[in-house]
Amino acid sequence: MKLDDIVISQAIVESFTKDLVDYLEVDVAIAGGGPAGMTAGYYLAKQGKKVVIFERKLSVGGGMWGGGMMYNKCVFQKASLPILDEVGVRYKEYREGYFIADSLETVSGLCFAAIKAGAKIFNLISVEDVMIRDEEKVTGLVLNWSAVGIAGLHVDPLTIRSKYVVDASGHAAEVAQIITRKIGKKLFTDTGEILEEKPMWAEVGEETIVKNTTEIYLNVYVAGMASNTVFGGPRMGPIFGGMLLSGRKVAELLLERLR
Ligand code: 48H
Repeated sequence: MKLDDIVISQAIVESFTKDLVDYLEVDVAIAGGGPAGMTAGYYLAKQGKKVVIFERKLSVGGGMWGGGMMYNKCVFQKASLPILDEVGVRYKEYREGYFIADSLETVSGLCFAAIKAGAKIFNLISVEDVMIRDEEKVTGLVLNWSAVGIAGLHVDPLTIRSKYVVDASGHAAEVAQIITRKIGKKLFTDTGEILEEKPMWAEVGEETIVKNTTEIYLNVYVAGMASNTVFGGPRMGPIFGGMLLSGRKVAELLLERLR
């Protein structure tokens, strides 16, 4: 059989467009495809929810690829091991209570598991705004190609509707930032504002990241590092169990809401 270049192009354009149209209305839209966002996507999709992840960069995985200071290993604590087991990522016990996994295996394992469970991931797309409707509820996300932002082009975005939004954008907590910038000091924190991440303290940071995984505004939840940014918890360095536990927790909270 001869290969027709145009059919190759048609296959890509038509199937991508179909996917995008299919995901214009979802149960949960997740901003950020790092470890927390992918774990959340996995658990939501596994329960049959329609979930989409938008990742700004070419690759998902966020801060996980580089392990600690580019030594591409990730540390996990015991509580997070069932998640690694579930997605088939291998690890070894380094010392009692400290487990070590290959960063590349962890990112690719989480990504493959989320997609196979039914989560849809769009890379190269940035969340640049939220949609607000009745009673100031967030009802969706505003999207644009990351390349548009990088090039500084004046191109208007597209929107998707979602019952719930998860801010899994990492340290920057970008959805929370958009909300405070555009709607005012209305986050569910003590001041209504982002309380900002505190200095490194692995033990406390890993604990608070799960505690701080919660609803931060009407229909908007926060997961992963963004949780400690919003609620003023410490950073924790290259230990990643809390990110997975936070991703799983936000999925559980949303499954409850979607019931
Ligand atoms: C689309 C976006 C947008 C946007 C950002 O940074 P991440 O890895 O975040 P988490 O919370 O899953 O994991 C945090 C972890 O990697 C980390 O940084 C740790 C443990 N730090 C500790 C320390 O002490 O430093 O992933 C977030 C993803 C990234 O891939 C971004 O590109 C993406 O979200 N993203 N995608 N639209 N507006 N903003």
